[in-house]
Amino acid sequence: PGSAADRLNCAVELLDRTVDRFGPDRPAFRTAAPEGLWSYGELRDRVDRIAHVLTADLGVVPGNRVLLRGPTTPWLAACWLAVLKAGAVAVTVLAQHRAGELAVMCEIARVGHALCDVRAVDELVAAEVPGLRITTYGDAAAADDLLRRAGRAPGRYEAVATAADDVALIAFTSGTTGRPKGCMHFHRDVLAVADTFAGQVLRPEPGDLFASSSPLGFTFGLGGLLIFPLRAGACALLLEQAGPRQLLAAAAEHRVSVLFTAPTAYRLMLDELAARSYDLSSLRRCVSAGENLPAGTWRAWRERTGQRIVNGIGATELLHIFISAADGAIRPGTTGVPVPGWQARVVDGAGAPVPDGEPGLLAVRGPVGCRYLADPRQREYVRDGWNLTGDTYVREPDGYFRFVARADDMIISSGHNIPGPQVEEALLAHPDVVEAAVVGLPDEVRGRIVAAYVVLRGGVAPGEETTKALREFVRSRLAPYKCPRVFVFVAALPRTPTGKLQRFRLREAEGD
Ligand code: 3SK
Repeated sequence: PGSAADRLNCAVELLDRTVDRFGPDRPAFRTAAPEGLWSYGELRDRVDRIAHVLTADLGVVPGNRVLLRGPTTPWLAACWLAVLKAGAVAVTVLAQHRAGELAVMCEIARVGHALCDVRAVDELVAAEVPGLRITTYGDAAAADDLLRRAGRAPGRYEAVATAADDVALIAFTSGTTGRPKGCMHFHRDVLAVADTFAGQVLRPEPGDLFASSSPLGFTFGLGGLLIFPLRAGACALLLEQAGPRQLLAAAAEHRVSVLFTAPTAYRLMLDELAARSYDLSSLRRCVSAGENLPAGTWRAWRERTGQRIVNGIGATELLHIFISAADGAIRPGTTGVPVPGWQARVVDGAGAPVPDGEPGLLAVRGPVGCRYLADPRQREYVRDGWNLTGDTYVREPDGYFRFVARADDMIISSGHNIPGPQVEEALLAHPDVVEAAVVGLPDEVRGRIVAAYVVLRGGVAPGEETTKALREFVRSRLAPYKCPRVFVFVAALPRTPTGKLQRFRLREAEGD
């Protein structure tokens, strides 16, 4: 209970309010298939029917945690909205998560129900979660398929009047290392990210078409494919396969205007654009997050497409992007400035601000805060009301924030502090390098030595010659002590399912 003013159901705000504002006929979702167009009216109808099945058939009550698993489709998006309308909590995972990982996440979040695309159910069954009730969707032949049941349900659903501070979703950190952490986000948090980063920096328009390589199960994609377009009355193109080529082809074919992806994908798309031409004239906003965006990638994309990438840093803990810049405010090579509504500063280990120009830990606070579910690591992430993201940053005298490294990616070698990502950026500027990861390996003399793992462009031979050329290239750009002593040429780099580099796996492979 509480006053009407405290009541807020973000699914109602995102969907029903948008139908009220723009009418039911505007497109909400598209898929790559020609028949895959959902209007806002159709989306609301399907969401309401699923919400009926959840409450009337499956016995879901407000506060229950419902796992959502499947490729990025309009049905997955509809399930997310239905769970929230029913006052339950959406627990988002990725289609790539394996049984062992799913079991841990279900245990942490105390998941009782799951809505799962039938194509992704085997792994969930294999997780053997005690008491979990799994309902599948997408199997037209199955009598108990969620969508069949929804087809028989009544058309309109009265959403549960949740409180603004009720938990709406639990998102797991992609866990570059350690046990995953479930981050709880309130109904008001969902609207806060829509009204801060999207509303004030991105400024989407109702005519926009969003696309992303990031899936709905990751909060970067959840924002770019569901929260932001729906809040603006815009449309999202939901792609099950969203590699760089598919993204380019879809952007050209469907006339995507807002693109959400990561720096590596921008580089791979640039490669593809060098080989083939795509009509990208519909693009007006390209967002990058998830990792540092080197100035070289920003410039190359600008040169090739005319677009200025909107860089940003976000975190699952804080739901979405909190430092960014758009248009003329962009300074390539920096992340940007705090998004309106957010504050950021750079602090030392004791939490005291460090002078501008000096590296330290990034601390932020704003409308969304980290709330780990039953995890003592909460005390490390939030100190004195500031969220410590685990990134080393410099605040420039003009107030722009420049990424240095993840705190654990700083290499200390012979007394020098060497930010691994800075060496990666130098390597990535070489035309033969597609991907690079730089880590410190143990060394008796120097403490650590700098080692570079490099994916070469097709046709470039690894070996002495290439190593020598890369070494000279890095030395021409960085102080010689930063130059890798070890080069390892690999076919691919280890990444999390959300695409983040797992440098710790390279260190582990070397026995560190
Ligand atoms: O983890 C990230 O890097 C991220 C970036 C933007 C928005 C959301 C997230 C989780």
